[in-house]
Amino acid sequence: SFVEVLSRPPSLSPPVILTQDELKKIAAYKAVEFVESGMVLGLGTGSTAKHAVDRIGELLRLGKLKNIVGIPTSKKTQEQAVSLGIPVSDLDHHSTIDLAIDGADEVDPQLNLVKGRGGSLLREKMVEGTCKKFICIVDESKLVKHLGGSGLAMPVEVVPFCWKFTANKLQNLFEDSGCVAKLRNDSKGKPFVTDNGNYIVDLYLKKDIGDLQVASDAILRIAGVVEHGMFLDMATTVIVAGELGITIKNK
Ligand code: ABF
Repeated sequence: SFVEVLSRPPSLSPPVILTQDELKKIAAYKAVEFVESGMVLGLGTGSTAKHAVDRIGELLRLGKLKNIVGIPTSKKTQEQAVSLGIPVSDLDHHSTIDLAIDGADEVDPQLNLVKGRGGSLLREKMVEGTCKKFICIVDESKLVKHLGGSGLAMPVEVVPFCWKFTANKLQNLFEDSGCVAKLRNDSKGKPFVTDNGNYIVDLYLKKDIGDLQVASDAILRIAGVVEHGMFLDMATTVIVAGELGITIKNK
């Protein structure tokens, strides 16, 4: 497996160039090593988490894992889990989750995350906010010095009702950081609709937004905001796969 290739001493390793998707798979497979039979598992969303869910399905099929219950963080992951024969449930029936495994869009040195560019941030935050251990899996391209500093979007889920009003409030809130708030569209140019029937407003920032907790509180005080994609102090472990191997960062 990829993990074995990377675990070999450098002198023995052939010079392999791994694709970003292979790095995602390496991080995902490593995280699944922490899964034990009998666990209630938060199942993440996105192309990295998809590898983890595939692997969990495979280990169940091989009988190497037993009695797993999966709590999917999106309809898409729910479909994937069901198709792999992973028993699924929800937070109403399992309010304590042993371990969640999910990707991220950005990871800062304190293991704070930006998530939600895939659009599933609300369910992800509900599931990952209730687990004993949350392993975040990324390839090294996701590492940043400051959240929101990569020039990519900071997603905020908003109710569709008067979304422009909410988007303006968000933009004004971070005026000093040169914030531009944009409604996310789907591939057909229509507003992207989340699994919860809401819209996503993406915040593009020219400068970092300062104290993250202050920014988080301010966003959540705006009526019309459902949740934002900053996951502060939630990941207990981040597994980073890079060209030079796997790094495991613990809180
Ligand atoms: C989910 O998938 C999201 O929170 C995040 O936006 C995205 C990461 O995507 P990928 O794993 O495809 O890079 O974890």
